[in-house]
Amino acid sequence: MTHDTVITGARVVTASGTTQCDIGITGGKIVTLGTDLKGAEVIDAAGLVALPGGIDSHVHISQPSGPGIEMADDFTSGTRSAACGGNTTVLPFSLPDEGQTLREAVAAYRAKAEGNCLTDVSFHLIVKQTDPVTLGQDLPALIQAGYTSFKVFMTYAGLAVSDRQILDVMAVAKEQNAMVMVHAENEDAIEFLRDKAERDGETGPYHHATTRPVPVEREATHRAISLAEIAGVPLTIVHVSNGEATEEIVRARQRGLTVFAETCPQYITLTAQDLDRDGFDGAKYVCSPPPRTSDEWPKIWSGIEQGAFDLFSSDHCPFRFNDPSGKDAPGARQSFRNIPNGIPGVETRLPILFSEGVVKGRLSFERFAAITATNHAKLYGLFPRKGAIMVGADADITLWDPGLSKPIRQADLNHGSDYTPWEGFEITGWPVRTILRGVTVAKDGAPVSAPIGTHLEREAPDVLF
Ligand code: DUC
Ligand code: ZN
Ligand code: ZN
Repeated sequence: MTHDTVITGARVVTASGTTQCDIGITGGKIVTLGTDLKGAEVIDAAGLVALPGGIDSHVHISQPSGPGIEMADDFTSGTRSAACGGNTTVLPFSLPDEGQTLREAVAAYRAKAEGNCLTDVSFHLIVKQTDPVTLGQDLPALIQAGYTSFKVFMTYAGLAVSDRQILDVMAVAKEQNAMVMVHAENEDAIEFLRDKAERDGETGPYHHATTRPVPVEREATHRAISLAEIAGVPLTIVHVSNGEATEEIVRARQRGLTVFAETCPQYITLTAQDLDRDGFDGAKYVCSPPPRTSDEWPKIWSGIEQGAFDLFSSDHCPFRFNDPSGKDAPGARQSFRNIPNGIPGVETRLPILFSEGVVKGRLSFERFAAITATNHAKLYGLFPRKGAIMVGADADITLWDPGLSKPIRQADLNHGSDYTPWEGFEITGWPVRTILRGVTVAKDGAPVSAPIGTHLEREAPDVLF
């Protein structure tokens, strides 16, 4: 049999093992794993590592972020950046605008993405209203249509929902077999600390971090887990930043609860001191939860290595720095309260974990595959179509040069932001070719194909993995 494409010579890694073989691709699917395969196109990958295409299940693209504020990435630049960083699928959020229903929001995001994506895309919902139509009609219908995960917030005026609302939402997830994702920070505690900081004149970017300390996140993590226990549903805690919140997750599992957890590059590489950089530069690092002290890094690493964390995502939430519609928003220099919240990172997530984890010997290749692709596919209903190099799966494969060393540079990145929080950060191991359903979409850090990405309907979460 002659394949459309054969990848030869690579070390092929999946979450469950590593082998040396050829990968035969036809019709966008992996159809053969073997030796001496024939293909119309042959990709010589000698010396490279073939990993499942990255799945970044936590990104924000084209999301409304307040009057006059604009996210730095639309679907063209956001998925271009993702593909150049070794990803083949991203899962952004669908946030309803004021007065918009969940269904209207999803339709609007689908329209923005359609025809513009260099990766495949599927949307998580954000649930901020719990009226009877939302919970009784829209949410169940959307889950049945393949939007099988949604996020609720315990912080942010206008987004935060009460404990009762979280329980009501969880009841729908239980009935419909969907995954609830929680942003766990205690809004009242933050508001208390923020008001005090402003009264005391502590208004610079650094005080974004001091007003969202570890107990704010630890308490909310504990509460979210307790609510999921009461409702009887599995739960995913997103963007966990510190050891105490991680302990809550580990303890919950020891009690037999089904709790999944996600962490991100910022929590193993950045600190609150970055928010204290000269002038207004600290604003470049404002995200929530905030980066902590470097004492927390080894605790997060233990969680990554030992399995407390199932998912390693970017929480890509990009704003431009030198821009009044970005970090330099009106009032942002007067108070951290007005600084748009989030950092770019979809293109640097995988190289940072590869370099800091695999190359430095903290992480096996297999575990890297699990927490950057396979587990995302399982948790969010895309497995086995996505997240694995195996016969029958989509041919979503990233080729890595494990010895290529160069620093992260804004000038080399493809996102819409005008900075990277990791400027100058030394990386060994870069993705050199990203293949989506058999088509090379990015090579050596640059896009090389038309926007062939499609929308993915998802199955129910596989909560038993
Ligand atoms: N939460 C996110 O998940 N992303 C950006 C900002 C936030 O608070
Ligand atoms: Zn969040
Ligand atoms: Zn996020």
